[in-house]
Amino acid sequence: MAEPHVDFHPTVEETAERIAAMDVRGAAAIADEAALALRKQAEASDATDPGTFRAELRGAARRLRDTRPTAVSLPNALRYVFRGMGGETVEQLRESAIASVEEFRAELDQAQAKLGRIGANRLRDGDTVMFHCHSTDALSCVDAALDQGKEIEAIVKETRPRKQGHITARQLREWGVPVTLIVDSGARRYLDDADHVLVGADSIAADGSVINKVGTSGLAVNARERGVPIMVAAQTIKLHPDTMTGHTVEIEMRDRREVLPDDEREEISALDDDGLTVENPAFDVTPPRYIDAIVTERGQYPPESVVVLIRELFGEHTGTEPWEEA
Ligand code: RI2
Repeated sequence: MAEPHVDFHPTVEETAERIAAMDVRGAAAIADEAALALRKQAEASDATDPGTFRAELRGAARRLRDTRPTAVSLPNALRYVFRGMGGETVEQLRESAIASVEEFRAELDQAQAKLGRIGANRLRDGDTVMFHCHSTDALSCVDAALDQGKEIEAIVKETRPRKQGHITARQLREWGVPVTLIVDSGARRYLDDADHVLVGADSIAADGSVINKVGTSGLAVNARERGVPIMVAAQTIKLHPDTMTGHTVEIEMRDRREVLPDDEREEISALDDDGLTVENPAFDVTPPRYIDAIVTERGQYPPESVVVLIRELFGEHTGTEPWEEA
């Protein structure tokens, strides 16, 4: 039976829109913002009975979850908050939900710092690292390596279509790291100058496949052929529990105008020419055989053994979601 319509706080809608538009982006940042929006919902709810309070939280969670389908950090954050929420009165539910959000955010912060210290151990003084897109988990490894006094240089792929490599380049320059920015198609040539490829992840499947910004898989294949190790930096909230039960990870398809704006399209063909198809998948899948290590806050794993970690952390995940209608 469909749940009756429930109102949620405007912050939830605003957050959902900002995530969908990628004003907030990056798997960790999305998770953080979604948890904050749930906190706002819990704080501001004027529900007088626990059933309504719970229904509001479920509705808010569904709205947030539906924004971007690939990054599992988003539903994992929502699951975490619901797991910590309990009680028989509205006040008990509210307090526990708020506490659960705060606990989640503190863990998120600590996990990234810890992961960074582990990842930094793989980087040697004087190494050159190639980056794709922008990942705070990947950059935390460089941050920690710099703290250890190592000198690092970077080659950054611009990462079409949204050129998120620019965010990486800017951050690295702020830290004083010398950066060479290249077009995506230059990656193979520049791999000869790289000691590592370092990327983040939006989701990691039980077989060790890494779902990350489109272009990662081609880069990984080239890196393997060139003998350059590829390292994935990903907190455990990037582990995808549904893949344990045979589900695949949905790849987000974004607006074609990110690839080809309308004015440029007109240069190729008339706007009403439906013979020109433009596709814009945001992510791709890199099979485990192209990945050397997945670095998490729990340590470094060969991709094939990440299933052990998923089982340990999400073993009780049944596929029934806490935001599903009661
Ligand atoms: P952190 C990003 O996706 C990139 O694919 C990046 O590798 C991944 O999220 C992880 O980011 P998008 O949101 O959590 O830019 O490491 O589409 O910051």
